[in-house]
Amino acid sequence: MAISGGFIIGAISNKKCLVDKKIADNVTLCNIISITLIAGIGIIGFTSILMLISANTSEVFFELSAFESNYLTSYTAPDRETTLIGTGLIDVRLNFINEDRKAYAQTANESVDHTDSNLNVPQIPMPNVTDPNLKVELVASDLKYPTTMAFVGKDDLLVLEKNNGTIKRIVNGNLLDEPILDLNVANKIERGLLGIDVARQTLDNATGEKTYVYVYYTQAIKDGDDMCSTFTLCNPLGNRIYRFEWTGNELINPNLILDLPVGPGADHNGGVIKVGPDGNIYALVGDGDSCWEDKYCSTSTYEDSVVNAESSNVPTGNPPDGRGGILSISPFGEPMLGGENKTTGILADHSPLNKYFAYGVRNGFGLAFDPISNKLWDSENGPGYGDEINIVEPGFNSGWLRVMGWWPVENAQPLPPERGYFGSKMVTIPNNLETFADKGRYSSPEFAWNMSVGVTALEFLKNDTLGSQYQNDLFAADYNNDYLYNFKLNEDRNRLDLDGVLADKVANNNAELDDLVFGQGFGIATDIREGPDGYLYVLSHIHGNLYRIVPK
Ligand SMILES: [Ca+2]
Ligand SMILES: [Ca+2]
Ligand SMILES: [Ca+2]
Repeated sequence: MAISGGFIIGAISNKKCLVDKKIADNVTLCNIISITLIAGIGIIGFTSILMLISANTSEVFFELSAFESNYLTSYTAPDRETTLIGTGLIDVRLNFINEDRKAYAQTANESVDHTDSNLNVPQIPMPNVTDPNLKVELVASDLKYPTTMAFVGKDDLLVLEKNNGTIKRIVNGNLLDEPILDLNVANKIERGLLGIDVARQTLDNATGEKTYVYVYYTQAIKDGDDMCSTFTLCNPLGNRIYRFEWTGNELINPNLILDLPVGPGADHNGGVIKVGPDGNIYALVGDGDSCWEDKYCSTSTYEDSVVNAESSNVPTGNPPDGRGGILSISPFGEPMLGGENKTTGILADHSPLNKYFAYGVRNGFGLAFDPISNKLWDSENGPGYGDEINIVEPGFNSGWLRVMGWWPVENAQPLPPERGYFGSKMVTIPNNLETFADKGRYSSPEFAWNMSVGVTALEFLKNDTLGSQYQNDLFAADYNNDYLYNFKLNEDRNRLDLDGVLADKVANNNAELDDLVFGQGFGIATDIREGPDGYLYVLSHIHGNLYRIVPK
């Protein structure tokens, strides 16, 4: 199976087999549909995709010539949908890729020179925004599968490249050739250099305030050292957060402040980190889904799975190992003391449970603090249905793997024809949740996509630079539609301001998203950040571009 171009664009697993064994009643045949899409992006674009489909215990391999092939129609039977991860970062759903995405996918290119008309490759169209008073500018290009970014100064930002482990710097729109830092990363599927945030903090009174940079990555001895030979023997050293000092030119004095297990599967690593208004570091960590490869699905038992854990709402499961939630730690890696008498962690006094700010999280790529309320919001990715946006209160239980979105996780057939449509089976108070001695509290999402869109980044826009109508709004992005979304909040800042077909907090279909669409065609925005100039910066994972949304 040809995988050229060197970049694994993606794979997904569907762990429903495991879930079904545990949860569904009277399920004697565990139907597995597990699809892995691995696409390599070569110099002239996408070059190959591997799809592994095993259904009803049979396995079928499809090898496709990437997006050049008409796989959308060839391989997506109208009565059965497939699930895949498109970027190695995000759960997406092939069948919901719309016509525009198809066109875009065919023109995606690793490093298009926009100025050279002699290049015999299609040009990447510029993204667009719906507001006629705004426009999109190209700030920088030639990034290699960037994931996230953070500003260290005005017109000065650091960008992470997922697979190389390189931290690049863009100053006044110029991408510097040499990386600021080149880390050794495991980079298969959703592993890699994943999250960054920056804060001015005083961590030592003797030395005063400094600029600190927090980085989340899958550390390895060398780039691409991803091998996991058994469930307990994995070459990647861990999903780790380091705190660096920024000197103005260099990242120095790395301090390991969080060390999480990795593997055996390579997806659901989360990776987004944000420094909160309280100065603590918040990290969304996926559940470590071990069923992404067929060999793990078929040879392991549910009991061996990393998702068989209390943190994934299996009260009889394994103790939490740091995955499947949002962790909060001090700049020194200590737990936040938000529990009883502020002397324990929020959920417990022992590690790593004392570092959980939230749990019951399958995976996600969005964390953002409301600049008005200081509350944390997240986005989470469902297994084909039930992508979410949530308010994350301390001790928040998002419900996975009992509920995703508003829908139960119980189907014996993981990808039924009506996938995404659970009709009246909406769950407001799920059963069998882990509560950690009543310290954890479930709450329903503030918004859910019935059919997964592969939601990615979240960001609040603090300034009115784009117009007062956008000030303090929440912005999000997705994979499937390549949309940017604009959500308004209510006055009390405790829910989204949704009406009409969205008053039910559910996008039942893509048409219901129309009023939320703020832009499109950014090439899979994996990060959105408000710059020091008050404009919205959008990082394109596939285009390798950094865009900025500004007034006309
Ligand atoms: Ca490297
Ligand atoms: Ca949830
Ligand atoms: Ca609706």
